[in-house]
Amino acid sequence: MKIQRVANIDQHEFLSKFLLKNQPVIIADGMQSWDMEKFRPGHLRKTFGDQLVQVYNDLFDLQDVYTLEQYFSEYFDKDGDCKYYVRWYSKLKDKEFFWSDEVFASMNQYWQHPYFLPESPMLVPYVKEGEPYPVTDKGYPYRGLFISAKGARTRLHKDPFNSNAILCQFYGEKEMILYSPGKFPDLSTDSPAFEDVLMPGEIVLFPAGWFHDVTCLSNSISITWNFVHSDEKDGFVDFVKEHPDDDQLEIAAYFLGGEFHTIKSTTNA
Ligand SMILES: O=C(O)CCC(=O)C(=O)O
Ligand SMILES: [Fe+2]
Repeated sequence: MKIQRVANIDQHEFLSKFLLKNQPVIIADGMQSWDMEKFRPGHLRKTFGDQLVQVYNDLFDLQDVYTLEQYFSEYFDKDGDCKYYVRWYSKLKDKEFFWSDEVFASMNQYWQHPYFLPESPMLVPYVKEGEPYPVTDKGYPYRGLFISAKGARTRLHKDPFNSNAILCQFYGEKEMILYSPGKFPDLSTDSPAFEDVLMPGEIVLFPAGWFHDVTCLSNSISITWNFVHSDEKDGFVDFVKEHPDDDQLEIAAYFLGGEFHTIKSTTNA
């Protein structure tokens, strides 16, 4: 089945019909008025080519660090299916690394916080009601510029700590296969709930718990990030209760600040 496509959807409707119902959706006009040109290979290469980027395999295992220009010339300019994937994350833990925060800062005038997505109140990152918190300027878990050549893939997984993911497609096409939450799907017997192709200008929501597998049908450029809305606190607290030693909780804690200890103490009670 194809994922439902909507346009011109307000924040309340997005929240009540999709996010809080845990329903995948594609917002077909999600990137209207963004300057897509600035996120095409030509501009990125010219502007950031000499910077060191994080190169991953088809999951989240870091393989190497080399320049963006090296990635483009090795994989965008040549035929064949690529096995490597640039996931250029902004800072998500207190550690010196090749983060993309400066890239996001210098690109922030070319895109916007999606019009359908509330900025607050949020649980992860922790943002109080009424506070402006645009993803163009602020840290969100796993906010990343994703650059991937044809054939590159993110194998089947669900995202950490019951968080939702947003994926904005600037350039190229991505095939997506989704399985509903529950136990890890058996690929030989279970059929996916949705199969679709994300096109430039479209934004997809992978709600918490959904398994997804993504393959680049062409060279591709996207931006992604994760979040937990404050109305989804129960799901997050359950996760902390059930997986107190999960290593991803370090990342959640980084974006929760002091609120993480408050939640931890309720789960220990
Ligand atoms: O390759 C993609 O765009 C999917 C990325 C993804 O699912 C993730 O980063 O969690
Ligand atoms: Fe994911």
